[in-house]
Amino acid sequence: MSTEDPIALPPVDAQRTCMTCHFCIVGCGYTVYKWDANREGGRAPGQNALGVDFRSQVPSMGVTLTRAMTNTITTRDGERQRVLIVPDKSCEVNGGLSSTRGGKMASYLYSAEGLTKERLISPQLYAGSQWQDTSWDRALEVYARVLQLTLDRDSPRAVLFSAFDHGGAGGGFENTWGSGKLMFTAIQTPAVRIHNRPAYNSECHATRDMGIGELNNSYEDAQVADVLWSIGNNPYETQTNYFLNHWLPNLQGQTVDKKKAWFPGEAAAPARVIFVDPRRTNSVAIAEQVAPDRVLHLDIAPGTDVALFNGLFTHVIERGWIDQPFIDQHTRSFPEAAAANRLSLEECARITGVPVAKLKLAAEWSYAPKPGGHRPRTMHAYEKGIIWGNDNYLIQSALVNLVLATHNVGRRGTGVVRMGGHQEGYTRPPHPTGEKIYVDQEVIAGRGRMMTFWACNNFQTSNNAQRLREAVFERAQIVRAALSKLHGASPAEQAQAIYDATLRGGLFVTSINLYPTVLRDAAHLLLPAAQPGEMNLTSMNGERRLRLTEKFMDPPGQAKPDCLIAALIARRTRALYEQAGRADMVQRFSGFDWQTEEDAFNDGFRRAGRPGAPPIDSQGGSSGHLATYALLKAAGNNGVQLPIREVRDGRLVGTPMLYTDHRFDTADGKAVFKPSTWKGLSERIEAQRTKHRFWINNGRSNEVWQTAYHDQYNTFVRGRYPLAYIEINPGDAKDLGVQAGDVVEIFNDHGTTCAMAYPVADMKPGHTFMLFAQAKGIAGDLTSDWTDRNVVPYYKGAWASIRRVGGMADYRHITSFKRRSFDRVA
Ligand SMILES: Nc1nc2c(c(=O)[nH]1)N[C@H]1C(S)=C(S)[C@@H](COP(=O)(O)OP(=O)(O)OC[C@H]3O[C@@H](n4cnc5c(=O)[nH]c(N)nc54)[C@H](O)[C@@H]3O)O[C@H]1N2
Ligand SMILES: Nc1nc2c(c(=O)[nH]1)N[C@H]1C(S)=C(S)[C@@H](COP(=O)(O)OP(=O)(O)OC[C@H]3O[C@@H](n4cnc5c(=O)[nH]c(N)nc54)[C@H](O)[C@@H]3O)O[C@H]1N2
Ligand code: SF4
Ligand SMILES: [Mo]
Repeated sequence: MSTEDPIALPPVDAQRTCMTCHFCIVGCGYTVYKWDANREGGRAPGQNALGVDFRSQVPSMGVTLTRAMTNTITTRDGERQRVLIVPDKSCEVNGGLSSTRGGKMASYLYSAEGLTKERLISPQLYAGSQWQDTSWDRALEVYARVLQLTLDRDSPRAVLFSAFDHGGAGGGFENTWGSGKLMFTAIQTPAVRIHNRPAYNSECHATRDMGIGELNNSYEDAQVADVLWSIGNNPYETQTNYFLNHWLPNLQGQTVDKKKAWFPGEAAAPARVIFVDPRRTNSVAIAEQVAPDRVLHLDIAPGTDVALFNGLFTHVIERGWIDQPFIDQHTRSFPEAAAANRLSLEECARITGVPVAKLKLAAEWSYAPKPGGHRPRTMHAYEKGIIWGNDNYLIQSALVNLVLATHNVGRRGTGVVRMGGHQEGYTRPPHPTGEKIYVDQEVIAGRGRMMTFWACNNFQTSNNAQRLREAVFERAQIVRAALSKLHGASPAEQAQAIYDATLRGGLFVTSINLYPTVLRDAAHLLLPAAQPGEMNLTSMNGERRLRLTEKFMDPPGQAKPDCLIAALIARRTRALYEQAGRADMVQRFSGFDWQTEEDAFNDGFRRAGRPGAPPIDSQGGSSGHLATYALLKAAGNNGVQLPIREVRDGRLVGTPMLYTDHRFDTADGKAVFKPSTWKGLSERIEAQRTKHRFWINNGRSNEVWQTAYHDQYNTFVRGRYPLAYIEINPGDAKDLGVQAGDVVEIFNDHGTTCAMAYPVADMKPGHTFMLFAQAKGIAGDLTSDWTDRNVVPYYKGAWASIRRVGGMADYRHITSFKRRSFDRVA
């Protein structure tokens, strides 16, 4: 099909299913149409499933339909079917908007000749110095036997995992449960890390310790807030349709009537927005374009958020803009925090680099009583700039102190919330010991015998990533060499050779993934997984909205849903223990008789609920059992917001906002203030900072999803970013003799990486911004092994030197170095 061909329309009777976008946290609703490729719908509204009149020019924004939203797939019987995946106008989340990521979902369906042709379609084993396609039986036999040898001769701690814990692609309640039951109930290993950080811990220890779960409001609250804070977060590029469909309308004054209706008698005006980010992001630029006089950008010095919030906390106390009755009745430890965190605005300005006048204005907008005396409704949203910031625990403490003092939680139009990354989908049995083991360092120190990377790619995404890769390569090679010496060996012999190689320092590496990825260079076993649409999968978005994404096609080849892969591993291991007469181990590996994803969902989410999540109401208790696949199917793209309260008239009834009753998630229901004195940067970070000239800030770009696991095969994305780019101040570039499109080497004491230079006028001297997690140019190579008290890394805290490598004529030809952002409003 050429790009000029018209897009085939779905006939009226095309199969129609719901799909929650499998990429970011927002979870936009889409509709999937599927029909026989030999047929086509007509242009009259009664002749196509979209119900749109295509006989004349469709009004602008009348329908969102691009070629990237179409594909042709082949069923297992060889039938060709067309698929169209379009945003759903009736979904409250996106209201019919798509994004450059979600709008490409159809392009990323499997087709043997298409851009997804690299998908793993059968298990593969590295033996005889090459990759060999193998059967599930054979692959599982090797895996289960190495597992059995390890468990029998060592402790479960020798079985290492890095595993997804979220919703959306590479996640889902079915799959977190399946993998969790395998790791924690059957194997019982504590040596598990989460896909995006090097231990089994939370991104939000402090706020939870203070009694506040991190997803406590609804997207609608952003429509009715007086002031929106975006802290260490770039929502236009990373939570796109939440920003476009809920924040911007408020900023543009389109929701004033809604505010009047919701809060009668209170002053209602278009929102103001405050960004806390050392960098002028595209989100800042767009907000300034839309409402120049209602935007503040607090461009703090990197890593100084604690000082910022402590300064503001001190200021609101001094000004009396706090809610003393709320503090007295519903919180603890306010005086201790007020004393420990005391910081004058002058001192705050000196540390953060933000002038006192700007700090005062931010406080006045956000916390001074509104005309008429009502307390402003200020929502504080944050993401990776502070989660992966300079001391996760301290920053969240400092922020939530300010929020609690001003009572900006549990009231509509407020909330202190994560903006989020992927969707959520966590349900697992409890971790066996509760230890936070720094798993990467275990690998580096030569410990552990097996490592399974499950729906993640830490070669591109961990901190101190180069060191991790080096250790894995070195240890995996010992196992590869042992396997190569065998000829015609049985799975039992192979497993024994692998185990013996681990006694000599080897590590047996498995990757369970959609694609080979760079992990293939080190792994021994690749197991092919299914993505959303190829299985039934439930996920929850950033406002706790649970939806079912229905299966509409088979996974390619032998690929399987992750929960069923977990079940196969458990069942195979159980059979080995039956043969060995080990009743105790047979028991541990039991309970995996699921035939479908729904079985895993019923065994997991419906029994265990969402552990660690706030209880259904102040009385406690979980209501996950109410969520059946049938009811979720009926709930469609609007789903239900957890926790579920009841089923009324055959419909699930959920909870838009938490803590409206002022009972927080602590034993006595009181929220807790936390002293969090500003301490500066840790010595380890400071040492790099004084040695190297450039701050290597890093994160996301609108067009690229994560490690680019699909995008790297898409010429639209690869053409734009053939390797990770690094934005750099034009003066600095000149100084280094670097031009747009040059390749630069970036190095510090932790590693060396490369990137494509992209001079950007907004970048401050000495600051850079690098696209994270790319196969070519890995920002994480420069991130130290420093973590906070809970083993949460400081991914954003790298300082390095930059050197020009050379010009790449190719890049200059194919790549645009135009400004990605609006100019400053004068
Ligand atoms: N320097 C730096 N490092 C960072 C960050 C940062 O800001 N800066 N951010 C961190 C954060 S927040 C994140 S989330 C991580 C991301 O780190 P990762 O989780 O390692 O990255 P992803 O690309 O999301 O990995 C998903 C992998 O699973 C595969 N996959 C997709 N769907 C499925 C599925 O259904 N089943 C299976 N089995 N596999 C699937 C994909 O091919 C891909 O290889 O990076 C972290 N690292
Ligand atoms: N397009 C796209 N969207 C995505 C993703 C993607 O890969 N691509 N990934 C998803 C995932 S998993 C996640 S976790 C989210 C992440 O979403 P975000 O957190 O919004 O994205 P990031 O780009 O990682 O970082 C946000 C900002 O932190 C700033 N920052 C750096 N250091 C500091 C600091 O010391 N203080 C403060 N206040 N800010 C700082 C950076 O300048 C950056 O603009 O995005 C999700 N959405
Ligand atoms: S904003 Fe996020 S959830 Fe919505 S379409 Fe884009 S990537 Fe998907
Ligand atoms: Mo993330």
